Amino acid sequence: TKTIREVLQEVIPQKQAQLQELKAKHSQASLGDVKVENVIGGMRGLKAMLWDASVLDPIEGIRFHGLSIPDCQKQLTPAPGGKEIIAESMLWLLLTGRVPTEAETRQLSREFAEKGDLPKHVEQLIDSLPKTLHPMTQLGMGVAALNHDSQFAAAYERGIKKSEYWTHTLEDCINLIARLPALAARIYRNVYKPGTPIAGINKDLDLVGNYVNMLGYGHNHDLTEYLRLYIAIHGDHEGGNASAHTAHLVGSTLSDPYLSYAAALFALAGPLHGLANQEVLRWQMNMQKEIGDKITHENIKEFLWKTLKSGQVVPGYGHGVLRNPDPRFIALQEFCSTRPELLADPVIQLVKQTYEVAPGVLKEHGKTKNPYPNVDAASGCVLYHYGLTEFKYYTVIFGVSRALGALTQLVWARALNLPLERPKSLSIDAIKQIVEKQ
Ligand code: CMX
Repeated sequence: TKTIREVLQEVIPQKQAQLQELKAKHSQASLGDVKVENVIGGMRGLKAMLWDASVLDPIEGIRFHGLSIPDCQKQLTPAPGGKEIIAESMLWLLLTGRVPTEAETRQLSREFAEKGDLPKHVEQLIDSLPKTLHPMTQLGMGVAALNHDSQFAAAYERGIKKSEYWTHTLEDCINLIARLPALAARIYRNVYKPGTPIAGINKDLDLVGNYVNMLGYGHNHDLTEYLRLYIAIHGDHEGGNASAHTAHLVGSTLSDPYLSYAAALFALAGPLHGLANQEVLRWQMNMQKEIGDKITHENIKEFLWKTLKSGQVVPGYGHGVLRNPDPRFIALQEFCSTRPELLADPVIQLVKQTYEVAPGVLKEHGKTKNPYPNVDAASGCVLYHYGLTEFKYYTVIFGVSRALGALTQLVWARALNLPLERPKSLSIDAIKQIVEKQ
């Protein structure tokens, strides 16, 4: 059994050599033109970023180091007594490109459990915040405050060689991932269950097992399994999405992993990105209120049109890259399909019936390039069923998960010595001058 550090010591020189070769032989090769539409269209489609852990195909969806979600479900170790992918095995895959053994996965679970307690000053900070402050704001603040103990920042101040950056970055990333469950759970308990004690960390449990325990739902095996799957498959979605890209950009200034990930969380907190999973539930509940018990395709269609005609987006539908139903949405639907109690739940049924109607309506509406559901369309309704009904909290769970991808790639950005990110911007006049000469 190797430690994750030993495996990285092996794979990093191989990747460094690969990158050197690419640089030496193909630096001047083109990956495509930069069109005006890319520059004014949110850089959609522009191939302008290195990100090794996952690649998103518009039709097939995400692959993590070449493995699809069903591949991961077959190959990655679950928790003892469970079936779903756990965060530790996904992290191993994202960070090293290798499928870990069961022993390697368990070793990482133990390390996370040993490092999972929050420093006192962060507990006090979170406890001092108003309960009305959005849970995502609290999460970002807590993560930023954890930089008090950043090994990278301390080592940089001492003066270290560039070749050592990644080792200190890795220690920060592991410490941060270990502490996220206690931080996220403390926010939940303070806001929604004030005055009740929080469970301690169990050294024999996986990261998400402990998270669910601290949230206060450890008795619910099905919810624990659902959150294991949820957190594994939300972990990475290539590099261009707003949260991953933010972590990468901020990290490129050599800000430490805590500050880089805090910034990423504030990108995740936007309604066009991670906040959509909160928005989906709110929207579906409004739909249910408005159409009552008479849930028919016709009534759902009418509600969809009302949303669109009022100029709002249908939350949980559309995507910057995907052009098919999101395989993460499918995986979460499949989790439901094997559990009759979930299938019978009216909110889950409403999500399913919306999926039967919404693509047709969105196609007719004719604006979105992708009329199909993304992961956020399905992720909240199962939490709601299991009693985690506080949907303003849902994006925090996404925030616990996205750390897996964003932080592992910070380690790689330092290992590959990727430079400060600094694209060239142009004014409208400058663009006009360039295109008018062509
Ligand atoms: N409902 C209504 N209109 C939509 C839409 C939707 N679900 N998705 C896209 N559109 C509209 C856009 O607002 C845009 O309209 P304008 O031309 O008036 O500006 C037009 O269709 C073209 O957009 P697009 O190129 O298809 O989509 P983008 O790449 O610009 O945006 C996304 C992608 C996800 C922001 C968008 O589809 C959206 O707003 N969806 C709803 C929010 C959501 O579910 N976000 C979560 C995404 C996943 C995640 O990050 O967690």
